[in-house]
Amino acid sequence: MSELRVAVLGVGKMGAFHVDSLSRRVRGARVSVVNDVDTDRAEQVAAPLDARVETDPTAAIAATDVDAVVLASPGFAHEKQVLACLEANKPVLCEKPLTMDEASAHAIVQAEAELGRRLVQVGFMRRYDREYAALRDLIVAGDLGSPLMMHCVHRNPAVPDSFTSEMAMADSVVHEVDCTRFLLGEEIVAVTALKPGATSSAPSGTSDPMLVLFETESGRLVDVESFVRTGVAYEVRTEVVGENGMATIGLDQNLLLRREGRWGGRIAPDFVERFGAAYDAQMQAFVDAAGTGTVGGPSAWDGYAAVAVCAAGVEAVSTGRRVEIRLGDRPEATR
Ligand code: ISE
Repeated sequence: MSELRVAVLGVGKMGAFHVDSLSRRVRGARVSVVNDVDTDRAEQVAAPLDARVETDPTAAIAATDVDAVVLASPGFAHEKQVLACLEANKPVLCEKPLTMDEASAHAIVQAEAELGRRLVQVGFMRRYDREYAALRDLIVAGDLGSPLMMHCVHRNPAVPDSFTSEMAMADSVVHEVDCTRFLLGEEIVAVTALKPGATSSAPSGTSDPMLVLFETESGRLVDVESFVRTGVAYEVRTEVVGENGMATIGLDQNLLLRREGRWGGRIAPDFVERFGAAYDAQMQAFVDAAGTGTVGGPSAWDGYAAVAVCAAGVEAVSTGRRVEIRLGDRPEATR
């Protein structure tokens, strides 16, 4: 089959990584069109690839030299752009969030269900990480017995001052929302956010760290330490506590070096390094499926559920209350 021609919309840090992935590491695809609000940045990315720049995102999606679309544009642009992909019948890999609110995310679920074919994949790359996949296999095989609880750690070394506690929920903890649903195979029904004293590097009024608690449909509890200004490195850990055992991933046990009377290893500095292989595997899976006119992986429903839980989480952060989640109807076609 000929190469899949991909339009990449948004070439900031994540989009540029995806362009590189498509051009150098993923088989069967090439970037044909680049779009970004910053046209100079788009030109710089497109030039070495022999790709063209399209300044109008909708035109980029509809273009005849585009078979599939990758959205790394800002979250507020996703609703219109994903709907344009559905309209054009083109597979799309959309970075989280699927959209900015529950109603528009649910509308995408319904629009795709009416088409009768999956075209939307949401960029929850952890599902393609080897450790997460192994943990899920272990749970599905029943090796831990029934999972009872999960403990998660999500730490970033630093974020800009503009990164509020609400953003930590919607932009960072969103990954634990998806991991919880992916690993435990059920929906989250309530969320609570507890705020200990903040680190001195957090701007006044920002709660960092936070302890977030999810309750699932069957009554399992998942706690998440969200700490985005540790000043240390990028750390993402997950421990599942089951009836017959416990399993932990994310221990960064790579090279252990002993030198000058000390021993230790290295921790990835950021998410692109920690999850680089997962991003590439996600892209390869997208390209392979898009070549056959569909997609797999995290679905529009998964994207919608994450938007709904994060909206409740943002409310829990700002009110200090436990907030329940009631998901909208799930079309049969999405099950
Ligand atoms: C970023 O957008 C990500 O997706 C990272 O995985 C997360 O750790 C980080 O906090 C987010 O800002």
